[in-house]
Amino acid sequence: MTQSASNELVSLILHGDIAVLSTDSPPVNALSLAVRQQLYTQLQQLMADNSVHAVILICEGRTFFAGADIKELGAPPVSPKISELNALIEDSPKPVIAAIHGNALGGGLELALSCHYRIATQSARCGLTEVTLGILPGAGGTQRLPRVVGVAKALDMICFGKRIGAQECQANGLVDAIAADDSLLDAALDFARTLVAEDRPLLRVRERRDHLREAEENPAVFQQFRTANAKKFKGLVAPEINIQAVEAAVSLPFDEGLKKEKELYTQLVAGPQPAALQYAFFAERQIDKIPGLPTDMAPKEFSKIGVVGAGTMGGGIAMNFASIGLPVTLLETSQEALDRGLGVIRRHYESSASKGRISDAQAQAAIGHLRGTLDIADLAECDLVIEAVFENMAVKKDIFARLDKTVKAGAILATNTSFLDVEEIASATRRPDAVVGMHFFSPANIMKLVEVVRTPQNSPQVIAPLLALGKRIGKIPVLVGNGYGFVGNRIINQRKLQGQALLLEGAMPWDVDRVLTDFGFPMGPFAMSDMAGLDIGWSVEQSRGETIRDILCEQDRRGQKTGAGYYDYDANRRATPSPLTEKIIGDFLAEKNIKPRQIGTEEIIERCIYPMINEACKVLEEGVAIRASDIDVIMVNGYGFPRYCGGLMYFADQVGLSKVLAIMQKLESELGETMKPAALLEKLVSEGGKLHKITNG
Ligand code: T1G
Repeated sequence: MTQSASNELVSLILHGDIAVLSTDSPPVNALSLAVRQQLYTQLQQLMADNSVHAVILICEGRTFFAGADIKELGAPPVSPKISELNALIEDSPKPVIAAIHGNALGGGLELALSCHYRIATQSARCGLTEVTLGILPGAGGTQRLPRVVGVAKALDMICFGKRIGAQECQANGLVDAIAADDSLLDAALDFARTLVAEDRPLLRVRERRDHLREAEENPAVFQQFRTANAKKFKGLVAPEINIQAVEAAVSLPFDEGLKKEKELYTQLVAGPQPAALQYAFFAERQIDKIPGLPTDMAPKEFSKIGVVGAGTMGGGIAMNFASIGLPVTLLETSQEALDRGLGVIRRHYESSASKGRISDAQAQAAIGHLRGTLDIADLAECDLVIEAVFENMAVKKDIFARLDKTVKAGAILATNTSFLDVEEIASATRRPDAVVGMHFFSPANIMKLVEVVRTPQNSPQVIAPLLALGKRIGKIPVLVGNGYGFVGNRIINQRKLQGQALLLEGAMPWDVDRVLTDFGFPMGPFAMSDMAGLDIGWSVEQSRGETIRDILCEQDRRGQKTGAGYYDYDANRRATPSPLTEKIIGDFLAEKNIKPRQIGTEEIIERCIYPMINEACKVLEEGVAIRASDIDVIMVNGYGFPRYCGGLMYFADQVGLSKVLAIMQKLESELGETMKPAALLEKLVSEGGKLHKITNG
């Protein structure tokens, strides 16, 4: 083996007549201009070198090429473009083999598709993820992938940005061989030597049409895909354009298909969604950058987890840890509650296995990591205990006092409270530095967002490991300050309050919900209330029919669970506007001599979303959120704020802060002090600043 020419990013190592081009461009070997230039130059030389009979493309570090450098996407492409690199590879007179580990994504997979063969490690994953960034595979992926895996599989991968594992890649012909994780280069060298020895043909994907034949004979497959996924694609521009690009792979010759792909790519980048989605991508990677938190802290080992409460939240929380192989002890107050909780969890895993989401072995392993107890002493050796009982301060303080006396020193105690004061809960213990909030979102085993609530007493030795653990269980852990409703609930509460106020002015619940779901939320405030239950915090003894919610509860219309709330529900819980609710609201307004008025879409948007922006400004002013983009990560991942708008803060800048301020000033004049514009909003308007760029420290 001889080390030959190498630039600082791409090294050439010759193994006899096999050339290995190894790229080392941390953190993810993105195909930046520098990487492309060095690859292109080295490949040109190797194509002309008759002593080289095959080329292997491999990467150092955590992954194969993870796509184009997203930071370059906003600027005009500079040659050599990935598509030019791909053409050079595909037209090579000698075999080029992609040796894939980690993630071959976007342009990285497109480059691998232009190779003649592909080898992947057991743990490798491949995907064309461009649609998640609001664009499409712009280096031939929409033309080559269908030629390898067929149109149906390609549509599913491309339009959802799906990543598939090595075994699935091999089963679909996307990779030709699988190597052990620790012997990729050796396997690639053996593969290359065999190719050369057997003088195997160069398989150019561009020349294949066998996998397109089914779609050629049945072009209805595209419309069927559109219809089947219309709801999932609602509001998004890129999926439809990606479908059109795949249609071109079937209807046009390859080179014309490439031209069509380029035309559609250009059409997409002209719209607002790519920038918003790419902002959201980077915003999610800012959340673990915490000012003042040392970055070189030794990781804390979490080997035993305790969860107090085996209800809906406690059970979901426990699953997050059991699913990654951590032993979890669930504490309940009665055997019946414990058995019910563990039964729900077991059925969930068994259902996931029956649907093929996980294997039977994985389901049984996760279930095996769970044990239940009625004795708090069984939590003594836990490194982290998460309390998930009902929202009552006295109950929580009692539990934390008992945990404090029982659980070993150095363990962290967390509360899943969604709005109670974490410092007050911590005051019931002798370890307030190690008492934090971990606000999961229901269903806790599915929802990605966790608000990690920090108090002034918490030490970095507590916060840093918790954020790392949050990522380890596959969550998006955002660090927030203590305070009523922390960040997300505090902000979304503005939407709820204004929705209720609009009912007293003439709007119907379904009017408000429709406007907000058309805006892009998965649900409006009234459908959400019906789902959660209208009787949270309501008591029949104290109810005096003073609000519409009270009257609904008094008439046993407590939400989905009673078959009626703001909406009527059929046996399948399908909601329809309720004539009875309409009458209740009409009578309520009449009794108060309120004349209902027509309320239009724009006013509902302004009343429900702008006060959320204003509240978010206050959250930033008070330092409860570290940066505005953290708020966007919370609103997108916890409350369904449409990701293609970037997030609440990014959206505010797109609307224009002057307009937001003017509306808030109007609302203040109409509705009073609660609508007073935040000082930060006024400051940014006077300075011409951008809200989504604001950071505290
Ligand atoms: N470009 C630039 N930076 C990137 C990057 C990329 N493609 N991917 C990740 N990073 C940065 C990220 O911002 C973070 O930076 C660090 O790498 C670690 O990321 C022509 C046009 C690869 C699965 O969609 O899915 O190809 O915060 O925390 O959890 O058709 O990163 O450390 O400074 O996510 O190990 C398509 C996106 C591009 C892949 C690794 N590619 N990346 O996950 O690390 S468009 C993608 C990921 C394209 C072509 C088109 C993940 C990962 P910092 P991380 P990770």
